[in-house]
Amino acid sequence: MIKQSETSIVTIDRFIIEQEAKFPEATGELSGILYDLAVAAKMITSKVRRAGLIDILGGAGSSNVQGEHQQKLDVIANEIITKAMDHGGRLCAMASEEETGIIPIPREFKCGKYVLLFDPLDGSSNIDVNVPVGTIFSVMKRVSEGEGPGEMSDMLQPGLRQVAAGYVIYGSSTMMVYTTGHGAHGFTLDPSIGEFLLSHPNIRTPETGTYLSVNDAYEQHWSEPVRALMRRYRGLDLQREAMNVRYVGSLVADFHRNLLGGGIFVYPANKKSPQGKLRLLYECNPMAFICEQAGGAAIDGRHRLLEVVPTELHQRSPLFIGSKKDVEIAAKLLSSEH
Ligand code: AHM
Ligand code: MG
Repeated sequence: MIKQSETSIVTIDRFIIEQEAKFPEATGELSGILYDLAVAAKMITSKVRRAGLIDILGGAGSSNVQGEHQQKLDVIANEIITKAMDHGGRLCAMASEEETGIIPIPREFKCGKYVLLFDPLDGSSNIDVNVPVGTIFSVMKRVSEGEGPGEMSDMLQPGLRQVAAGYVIYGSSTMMVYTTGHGAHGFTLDPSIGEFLLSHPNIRTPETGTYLSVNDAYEQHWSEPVRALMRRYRGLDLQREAMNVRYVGSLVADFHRNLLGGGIFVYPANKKSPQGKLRLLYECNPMAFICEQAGGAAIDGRHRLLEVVPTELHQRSPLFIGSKKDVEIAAKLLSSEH
């Protein structure tokens, strides 16, 4: 018998319900979190799409916890997500790239059993030049006792504990890609009806890719094994065909292209940034979960990324993520680094 979902348009809401129905023990709380995130993504889309039209471009005149310059849209996206997610009774705490500590659930709302970590607008330095930006999110179950506010221990869990993760890319169209551990699925926003429609069910990334995404302006600061790895990817040591270099400088855009087309995104440690730049909990881990679900792999240079036990909320990590065979090459060549 042909299932209804194979014969007609599938909205993200319908897909989430159908996925949930496969698990009789599901309470619907995780589904609720995903719906709310999809709504927040639509609200951020509308702001991003109007960025050149209204006076929301440029700096907000403030800095975030890492001392980075915040764009106004960062602040707006952070507020949209916080407000969309704080009252559903499903979360006990949140954390954002844009805020120093835990974002508590306001007292008037019930606390739930999940925590949400997010980067509201990644790659935001690209906004002024109309390059795609994105939102990244990670959901984990609380480990602290009771039903009160969430604690730091709920945040500092390895990526393997994620129950859902995803990203939204505000590109030539808006797409949301998420996983709950049963494949990675992509939805494209149809702006005429304001709905995310299933466009990329069960994404599989090629085993070997053609795209290499890296900022090689840091080459002078790389270790010798990282340099050797880049020579390998570029075919300079005659061990493989040269990859094509593609680097937008927006993790979501670079990762999304490589996920669909095959390749590797690399942000190694370097002498200036000994832990790399990207944040483990709300940038690397969600991408690693999605990538593995699509058949790819992700390491920090030494370990499978999802197994790393975090010690700090805004911890940074080197990142090598993408097609499985390309990541295997990184693991092999970097083993001499330590
Ligand atoms: P952000 O979270 O402050 O926007 O920084 C993260 C971004 C990523 O999207 C991107 O991959 C990386 O920074 C680019 O960094 P670099 O300019 O060092 O290559
Ligand atoms: Mg970021």
